[in-house]
Amino acid sequence: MYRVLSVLITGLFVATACGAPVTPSARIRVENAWAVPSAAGAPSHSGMAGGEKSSAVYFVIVNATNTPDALSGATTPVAASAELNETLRVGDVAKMVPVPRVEVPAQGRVEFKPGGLHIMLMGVTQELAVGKKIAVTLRFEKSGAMTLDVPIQLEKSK
Ligand SMILES: [Cu+2]
Repeated sequence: MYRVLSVLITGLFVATACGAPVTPSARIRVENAWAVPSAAGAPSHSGMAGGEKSSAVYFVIVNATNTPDALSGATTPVAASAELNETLRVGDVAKMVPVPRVEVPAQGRVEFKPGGLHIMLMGVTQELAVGKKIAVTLRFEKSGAMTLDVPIQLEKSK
C-alpha cells in the first residue's frame, strides 16, 4: 500500500516537472497611449454641445496572436462618453465619424493617431492638463477589457 502511494506521488512530480512551461494566455497589447489636454482643444465634434470640454486618446494596438480581434468600445471615469472616431478628409474638410468597431488582424497592428482613428472623450468632467494621467478602459471582443494609464501630453512631446 505504501509502495503504491509512493509510486503515485513520484509519478505526479514527474508529470509536473515535465509539463509545458506556464505562459500567460496570448492577448492583444496596447502601447504608447497618450491623450491631448482638454484645454488645448481637441478638434470640435458635431455631436458636442457648445463649450463642452473634449479630448482625444491615441495609442497603438499590437496583435501578436494568431487570432483577429476588434476594439468595440471605450470608457473613462473622466468623461460623459468615450466614442471610437475616425477623422476623414473630404477635400479640404476634415470631419469625424463614429466607428462601431476597429478590427485588428492576426499578427497585425492598428495605430490611433491625430488625423485618423482616435477615442473621442466628450463631456470631460475635469481639467486634463499636461502631466496628469487618466484611466481609459478599452473593450476588445476577444481579449476583453483593458484599462490603460494614459498620460496627458502635447503631440510634440511624444
Ligand atoms: Cu472625434
